[in-house]
Amino acid sequence: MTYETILVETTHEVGLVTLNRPATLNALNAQLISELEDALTRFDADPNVAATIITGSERAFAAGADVKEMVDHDFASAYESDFIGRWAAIASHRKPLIAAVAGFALGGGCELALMCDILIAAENAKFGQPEVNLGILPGAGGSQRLPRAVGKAKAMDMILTGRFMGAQEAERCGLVARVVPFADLLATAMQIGQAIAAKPRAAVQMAKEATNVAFETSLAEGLRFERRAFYATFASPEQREGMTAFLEKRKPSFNHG
Ligand code: CO8
Repeated sequence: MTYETILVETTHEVGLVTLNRPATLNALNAQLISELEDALTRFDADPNVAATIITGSERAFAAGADVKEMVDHDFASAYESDFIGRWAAIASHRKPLIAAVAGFALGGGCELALMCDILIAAENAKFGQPEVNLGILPGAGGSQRLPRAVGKAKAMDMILTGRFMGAQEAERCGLVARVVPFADLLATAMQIGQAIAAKPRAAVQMAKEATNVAFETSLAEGLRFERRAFYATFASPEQREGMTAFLEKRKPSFNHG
């Protein structure tokens, strides 16, 4: 498939998707979401890809859903087309997703970052859910994932007033894992991707799945899920190799793909 709104490449077992609609600050239209979903699905199926980075430009990760595309919807057309429905596939991507965010990550852009597993921010990153300024509310998970990430106080502050949160505050609140200068953003995300690529694939994916269960279920059910997944890892050759290598004081040799 040829993409028009994203750039896609693979380096050292790490997939890289660059959102590329510069004239609109990477506004997320239906074509972009469809292309992104396609690229992530291909990376999921590609044994040579261990993790994927999603990034934008220095000015904008993504300034939200494309307002031009939404303006003429009425309730019936929005409901019947379920134009946000496709976004769900992005959150259910199985391999780790790293968001490398510089500039604006607003509305659907912030929600896209929140669907990723590890968020790295450049010092100029600005996160926001300004939908209220448009007479709408977050529609792709902002009102659910943001409070889980930063707590109710900060989430309400952002969602009800539309104010932006800078990178330092985002790190303090636990929204992002690391803040780096823009010049180091992609290299840092790539280092994280390569660190993940060096680990056993199944263990990484099960760890991602188990950690996400923490946000979707009760503690008791989550602990049961984790224990079952933990025991299941003992069926993998990587468990035997990882533990044996540790005891033999050598580096493990994991068989990828
Ligand atoms: N949609 C469409 N075009 C956009 C968007 C957008 N979200 N954001 C920016 N643009 C366009 C501008 O219209 C402008 O185009 P043009 O040059 O043709 O006039 C160009 O990008 C540059 O933008 P600005 O001139 O406004 O640049 P500034 O530096 O002055 O301002 C801002 C940057 C602050 C980011 C400003 O552009 C802005 O406020 N953008 C809108 C932010 C916003 O409200 N985002 C939320 C959108 S609603 C949403 O995301 C709901 C999610 C629901 C789920 C998604 C379902 C698909």
